[in-house]
Amino acid sequence: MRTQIAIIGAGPAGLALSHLLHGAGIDAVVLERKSRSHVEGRIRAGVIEQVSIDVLDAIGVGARAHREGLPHTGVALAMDGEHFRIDFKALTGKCVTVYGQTEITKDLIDAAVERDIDPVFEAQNVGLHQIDGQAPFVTYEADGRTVRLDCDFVAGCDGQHGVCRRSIPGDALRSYEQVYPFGWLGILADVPPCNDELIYSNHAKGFALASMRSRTRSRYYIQVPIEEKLEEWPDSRLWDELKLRLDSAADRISPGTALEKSIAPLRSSVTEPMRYGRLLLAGDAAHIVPPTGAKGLNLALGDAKLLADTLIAYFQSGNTSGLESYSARALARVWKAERFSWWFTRLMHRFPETTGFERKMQAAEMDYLRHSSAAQTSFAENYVGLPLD
Ligand code: RFL
Ligand code: PHB
Repeated sequence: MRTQIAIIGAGPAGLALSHLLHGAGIDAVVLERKSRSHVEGRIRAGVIEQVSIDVLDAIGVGARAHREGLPHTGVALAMDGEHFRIDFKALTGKCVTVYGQTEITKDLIDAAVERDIDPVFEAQNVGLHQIDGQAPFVTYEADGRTVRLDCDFVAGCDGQHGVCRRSIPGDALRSYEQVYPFGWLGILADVPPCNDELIYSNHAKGFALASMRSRTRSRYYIQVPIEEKLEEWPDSRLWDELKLRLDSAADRISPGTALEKSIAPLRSSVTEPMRYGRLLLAGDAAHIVPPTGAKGLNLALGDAKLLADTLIAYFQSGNTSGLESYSARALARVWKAERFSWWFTRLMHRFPETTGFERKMQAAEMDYLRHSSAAQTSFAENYVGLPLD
């Protein structure tokens, strides 16, 4: 088999890339390790930036996000019993949309099948070959046989545990990483949200977040020690803890049965460069942000757009300069989202080793944010998303 671009991974980055290439007449094959139902069932991100909506619109799959997504023009921040609102719309003229990654993934897969893009699900043992030469190829197993897929380029969109980044020789990469000593325990339940907008709370017992998927479905998170076991958190204990940590909204929190509950570790990491020969990385395959800034999905879609534009320009002109600068252009945006996510994570969580001085710094930072419109503008500008270029 032969294609122009072999895309590894059918997450938001890989799926968006396949659509953008398809729209420009470039042939791509998407290879995904998991089943379609598994990919469509994963509960992940909830907040999408306007530039991400623009990417979905450019692909022609934005209609449901416009119809069912909830525009949020601001967010509430709370610390030590005090809370205040940051008004994105007034400060930047922009807002974000609450629309689940689960729904975006379904929209992208449905449209892919309609357009005969047909991702190959359950493609096992994907292997990358000769990515540093002129004629790379990918092998994988499907239905008990090994398939060879020749291509011009490989797009590594296979997330943080994928095979693509690992296929690059270690001495060609540099990784930067910060591991946080806690995770987020999340719960999804069919109960009305406790507030019209998200509430991020730094409480003495740890961080909590009130989010939502719709007017009838809530998503909440609390900070837990990294070694915590899910079994230690029956629903009733989790709802009690949420009421405690989200004290300003406690009487509006309606407990309900968990549709999903999981613990996600928090990590910041970037691998540079995002290109090795004919392999180009996009999304979580190259960088991870802690979820506090709600940036992971948005970065994945931003990378997909930049990579699609780069490949389209290459196939139209034969000029390799765009390919050569892809990594630097992508990383310029990635590092700013890393900075915001890291800063917001440090501001909102209780770190086990926190000294009295660092607690005072958190309180002073929050007080500054509450009273300075310059600080709020900076926050809002980053939260709603920096421009793609
Ligand atoms: P994905 O979504 O992980 O997709 C990668 C795909 O590659 C497949 N794969 C392979 N396929 C073939 N062969 C292999 N060897 C393979 N190895 C892996 C995987 O099965 C998968 O289908 O990466 P992508 O496309 O880069 O997208 C990244 C986003 O999914 C991620 O950054 C976000 O979910 C992060 N995130 C959030 N981002 C936001 O923008 N806003 C949010 O509000 C937000 N909240 C979150 C989040 C992530 C969370 N978790 C669970 C880590 C909240 C949480 C709790
Ligand atoms: C979510 O709704 O899943 C969500 C919202 C905001 C975040 C992270 C996750 O910062």
